[in-house]
Amino acid sequence: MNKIIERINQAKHIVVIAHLTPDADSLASASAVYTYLLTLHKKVSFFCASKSINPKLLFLPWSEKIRDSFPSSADLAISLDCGTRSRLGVELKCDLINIDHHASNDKFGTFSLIDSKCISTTQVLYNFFKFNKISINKKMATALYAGVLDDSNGFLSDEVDGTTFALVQELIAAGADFKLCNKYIMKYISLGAFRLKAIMHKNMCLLHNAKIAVFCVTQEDMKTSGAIGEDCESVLEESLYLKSVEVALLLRENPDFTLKGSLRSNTLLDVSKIASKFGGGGHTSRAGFVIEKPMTLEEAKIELLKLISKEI
Ligand SMILES: [Mn+2]
Repeated sequence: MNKIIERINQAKHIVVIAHLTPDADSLASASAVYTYLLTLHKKVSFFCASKSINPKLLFLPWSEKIRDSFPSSADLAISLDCGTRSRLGVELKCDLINIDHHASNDKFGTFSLIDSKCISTTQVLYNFFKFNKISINKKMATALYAGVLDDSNGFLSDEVDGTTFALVQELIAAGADFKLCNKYIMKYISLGAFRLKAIMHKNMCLLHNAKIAVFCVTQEDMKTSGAIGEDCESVLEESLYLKSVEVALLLRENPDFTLKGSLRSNTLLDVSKIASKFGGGGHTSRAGFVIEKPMTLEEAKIELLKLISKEI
């Protein structure tokens, strides 16, 4: 950890990196580090390779600073919540500090700070700040809370225990605007997402004695609803609360006709292992992957179902 602090102190221009199609944890972690670096009077940039950011996350501090071009004068980058190098969306020429909580993280980068026991990357950061006696201001506390809230699925995930709430108590004491986070992350919904829900509910298939919920979303569905890719995930997660469902699979056509896959499980089935067969990764209960080779939704669905039904 001291090496990380040392390297940060030496740097002149630092870029914080949120991963491609960033979620709350990645953006919030980058936001908290951005604030911390400003307190050190460093030149800081906020990079995310994705062109568009989910509008419900734009309440996070410094989101107006996010750019999709990587500054050439940077001498240090810090990636947050990026499980693999490809999630960065950029080839780096400078040193990299890799901060994450994915068990599948392969420690790419010059220095790595990975703790898979943490519920979110923001919790890894909280521990890092505490250990190094770095004070957590209101902006940092709000961002750190946002990551815990979203990655714990609103405190519903299995990993949540008393220590999660103790952490939340500390963050609220430090001034976290938890009401703002709760409203935007848990409740905000765009018209597009609202319309997409209806399409996904209607087209859901229940297979394998209704243990597997499958959603196939076409480009046409995305266009008709006006939704963005991330909007599919909340419906996917909701389906796990159907009594019989143990695994939920989402396959969505990307505009370039590659397929984006997402898996969720509420049993011991480790979906990150299935995702890794397609070059993806994630956590035991939530994982993702991209299928680059030409394949229809139906073909991908059959292949995935074979793999999942072997495991349950
Ligand atoms: Mn995360």
